[in-house]
Amino acid sequence: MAQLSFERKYRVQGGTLVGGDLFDFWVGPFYVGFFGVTTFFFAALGTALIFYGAAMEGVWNPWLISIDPPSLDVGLGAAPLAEGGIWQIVTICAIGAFVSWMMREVEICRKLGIGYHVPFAFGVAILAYVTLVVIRPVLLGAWGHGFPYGIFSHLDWVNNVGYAYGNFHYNPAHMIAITFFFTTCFALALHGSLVLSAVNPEKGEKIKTPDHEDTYFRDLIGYSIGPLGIHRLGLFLALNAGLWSAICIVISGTVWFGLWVDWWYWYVDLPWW
Ligand code: BCL
Ligand code: BCL
Ligand code: BPH
Repeated sequence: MAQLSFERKYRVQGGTLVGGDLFDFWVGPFYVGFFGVTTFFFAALGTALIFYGAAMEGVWNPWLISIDPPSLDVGLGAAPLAEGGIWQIVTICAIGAFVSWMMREVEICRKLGIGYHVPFAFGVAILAYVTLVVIRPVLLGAWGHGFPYGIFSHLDWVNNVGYAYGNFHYNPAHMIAITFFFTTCFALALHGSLVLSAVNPEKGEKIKTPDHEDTYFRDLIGYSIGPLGIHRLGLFLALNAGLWSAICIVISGTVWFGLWVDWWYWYVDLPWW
């Protein structure tokens, strides 16, 4: 198969950032590398600690397992294991695992000689997570402001933090983030459907070229962004969705303390109404 011979050609040693040739090998289809080892270490330890915490509480219902951050009066100190210490170590493991995963992506990019766009994009997702569990808690002065690691409990956190600022929908950065999420979905729906329409012809017909795709949108709305441009636009929209999410939560409680609806008084107070 063509793809397999391509892989054989490019699966050669070199391009690693750390560890030289030591972990420069594959296990089945997976590249390992130094960062593959550290990902596995942090992911296994973090997951084991979540189960340890579940066992300590005696909660085995998957929806209800929750690893909670320390109470607010612990501030930015270290908490005993049973009172938020597990959350603190799991947070370290999670950041270790996510950053290791990103660095493993970087090494794969280097081996292939391609750009670092994917690890960069993942970096924005990591930034959103770190904003929630490190940056904002540090700015507010307590780890207790991080979100709990539980399927249902983290939903309660979102709800409670949302209502702490009244109607969170009035947060302007939240509005921008939501708009980017919706627009990302809109762009992917158009892009995915357009590509399939060109490469899935009727039986016996030839696959259509990007010219057909461009002309489709020129006929429809007078403009086509083009085969390269759509990927730039998609990346731009998705990264902005993550970025404005991080902004909307980090400003809540740090630069804006009251109800988000009150922020809009600058608009009501404009002199010309
Ligand atoms: Mg959340 C929902 C994980 C941060 C608000 N959230 C979900 C669920 C999943 C999850 C349990 C589906 C997500 C999804 O498809 O994403 N959330 C999750 C994780 C983080 C996180 C892992 C994190 O930062 C490390 N969530 C947050 C922050 C809020 C938040 C605090 C803003 C982003 N989340 C919400 C709301 C909802 C969720 C609101 C929901 O309605 C939904 C839900 O149903 O909750 C019950 C897209 C990603 C993919 C499709 C890739 C695959 C991801 C898989 C499904 C993740 C599995 C996580 C696993 C159960 C966690 C344990 C890890 C193990 C210990 C290794
Ligand atoms: Mg809101 C946040 C949409 C109503 C309170 N809200 C968000 C944003 C997003 C959004 C813009 C979450 C995305 C995000 O941060 O991703 N909200 C949204 C929408 C509505 C809405 C569309 C709606 O009503 C239609 N929100 C409300 C109501 C409030 C409210 C009004 C509650 C009453 N909203 C809040 C609060 C918050 C949000 C509070 C936030 O904190 C959150 C936000 O902006 O957070 C930054 C970013 C992605 C991540 C954090 C995930 C990171 C993933 C990591 C790096 C990797 C995980 C790997 C995993 C563990 C691996 C699993 C194992 C594998 C599967 C094997
Ligand atoms: O490999 C990937 O994708 C296939 C990377 C990834 C990415 C990438 C990758 O390259 C990119 C570009 C993005 N995500 C981008 C984005 C969006 C835009 C910036 C943004 C909206 C987003 N990702 C969101 C999310 C969410 C949401 C919204 O909640 C989730 C759940 C994910 N992304 C998930 C993922 C993974 C599938 C993958 C990825 N995004 C990263 C895989 C990884 O890091 O693996 C190493 C770690 C482990 C195998 C497990 C670690 C376990 C921990 C130590 C313990 C668990 C702690 C955790 C805090 C508990 C949370 C419990 C919840 C119930 C709350």
